[in-house]
Amino acid sequence: MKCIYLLLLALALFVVSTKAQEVYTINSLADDEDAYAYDNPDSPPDESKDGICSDAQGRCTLRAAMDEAHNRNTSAKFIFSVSGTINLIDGITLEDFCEIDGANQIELNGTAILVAQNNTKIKGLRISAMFGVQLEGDNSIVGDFPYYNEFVNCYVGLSADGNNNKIFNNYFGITQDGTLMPNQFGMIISGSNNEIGKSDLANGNVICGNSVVGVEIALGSGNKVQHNLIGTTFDGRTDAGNGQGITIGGSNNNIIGGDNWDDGNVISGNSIYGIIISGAPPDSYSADNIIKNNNIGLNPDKTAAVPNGRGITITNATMSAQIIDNIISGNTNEGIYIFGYDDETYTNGHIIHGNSIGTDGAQGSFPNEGDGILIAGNVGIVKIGQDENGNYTGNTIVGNGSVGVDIVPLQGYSPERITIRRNNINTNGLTNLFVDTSANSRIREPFNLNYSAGLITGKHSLPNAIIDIYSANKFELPASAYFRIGTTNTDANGNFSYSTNLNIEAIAVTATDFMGNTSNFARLNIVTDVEDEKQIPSEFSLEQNYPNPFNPSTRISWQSSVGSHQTLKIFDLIGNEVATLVDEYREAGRYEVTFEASRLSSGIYFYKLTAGSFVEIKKMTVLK
Ligand SMILES: [Ca+2]
Ligand SMILES: [Ca+2]
Repeated sequence: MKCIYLLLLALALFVVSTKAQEVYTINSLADDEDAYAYDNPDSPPDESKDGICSDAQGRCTLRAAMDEAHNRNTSAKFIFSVSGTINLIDGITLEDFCEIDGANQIELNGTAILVAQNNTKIKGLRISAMFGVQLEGDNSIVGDFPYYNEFVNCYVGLSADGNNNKIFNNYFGITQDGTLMPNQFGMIISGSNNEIGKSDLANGNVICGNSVVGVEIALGSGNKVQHNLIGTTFDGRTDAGNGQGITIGGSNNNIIGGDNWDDGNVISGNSIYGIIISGAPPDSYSADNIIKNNNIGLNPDKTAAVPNGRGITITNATMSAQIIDNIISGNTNEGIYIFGYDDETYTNGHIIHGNSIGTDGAQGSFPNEGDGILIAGNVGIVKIGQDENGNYTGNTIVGNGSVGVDIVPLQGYSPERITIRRNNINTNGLTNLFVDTSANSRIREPFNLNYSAGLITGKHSLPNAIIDIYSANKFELPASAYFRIGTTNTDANGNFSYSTNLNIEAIAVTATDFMGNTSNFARLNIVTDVEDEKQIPSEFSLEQNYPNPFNPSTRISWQSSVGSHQTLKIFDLIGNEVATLVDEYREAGRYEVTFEASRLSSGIYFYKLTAGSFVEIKKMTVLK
């Protein structure tokens, strides 16, 4: 009895709280000076508010229907008995609780055509206008499966100044049939807590081919971007990129992706950036934005690269970004680039963990052509993998074209506290880990490494430094990290030791100080079988150049035990070849060349010797 009473009460409340919705069937595509709700002055009742949609010519136009509902102060649903294009002479306001359903038979054209207030629904329309839909209010739904909209050939397809709006299952810059019709801006979000796509396949948006940007988030906070295709179609077409996939500028606490892989977006094929987060200092900053579980640079099946120019760029006073559990692979330049170039653009507090950078997250190799991660200039704290307090997990950073993790100065500024721990970093093209010694508080790598009877020992200049020891491949000449063997600390005198029973051929070792600065890798090849070593008749070796640093010239010497084709080339910090000193067959022997660097600017360079299967890289500094 009590249950029935409660049920009746609930029904009564439902009836009270829901305005009756009037349905208007629009039977004309016209929009002209006669297309308003009409009151014939010769008849007594006011026909502009009698609930019957009719204009001065007896038509029910979209404008007359909206007008009629407005005059009656009711919620209304607008449907169509005609199909085609309505050229709107002026914008139309969709009032609170009103709904428009074009059944995918109606196109709206014009300048600024549809302004939505609160709790509206917009579906089944193709929208082609300078400014398509403006969500001024809250709680509206644009799209929603299976009712989509197409925003095409707009300057701005959709803008949301209001909050808590939902934008699901629409097409921006491309039709449902896959025809590109670029907007300049797919959407611009400047309100808060709006949802762009949601975490199931049918409800993401396809946001492709927009010439400037697919999704721009400016101002506001707490918006969610989930399960959208941004720059590629379902079948991974490569012509569908936006200029930039997602830009966040001066907006906080937004989430790109989510806690599960299915929440993430495919952000691939965008010509400049997949994602850029940037503040506008000193007026606004972008803080606490999260990028999690997205595919950035591969097709939706993860079977082919669909490159963005760069995967993720973070700059201009962006604070505390979190980049977690993404695949960031196959991009044309860097996977992740974080930089500040002056005092205003200082950027700080970022976390990068659990990402696959250069792979599909399993065995497939999809290198970023530049560095896996590049951090340059006026950058404060960044945690790449586990931090000095044991929080967070490592990244896999393998196979990228240039440097795996690259920490370098920019315009006189050096990154300060970059923690790089417990990552797998190997088989990157130029070198695996490079920390310029002017960056990261100049912390040096461990030295005096030794291995004997299962005991690894060494030294570091700092007491109580964290020493991470990784397995390396002795045939991969830049020191590599395939997995972490273990972690220890230096004692008060800077000594450390670690015992292992693993059968390892080489180790790479970093030091991290209590502030979180991590060094380059130090490396030790472990000789376990002296007889085997003796059977190798002689050795290749590449000496450190002398003098170093130098200006303008230095000497580079090497020896090779067999004759082979040999090349000696010079590269700059970002992997550009700047000189070839040797490129010919040479007999076994000892060689030396002088390198003249008067045309090069000050900075770090690498020299790389290839002699048959032997490859070694060393770095040198030009100081003018
Ligand atoms: Ca009348
Ligand atoms: Ca009427």
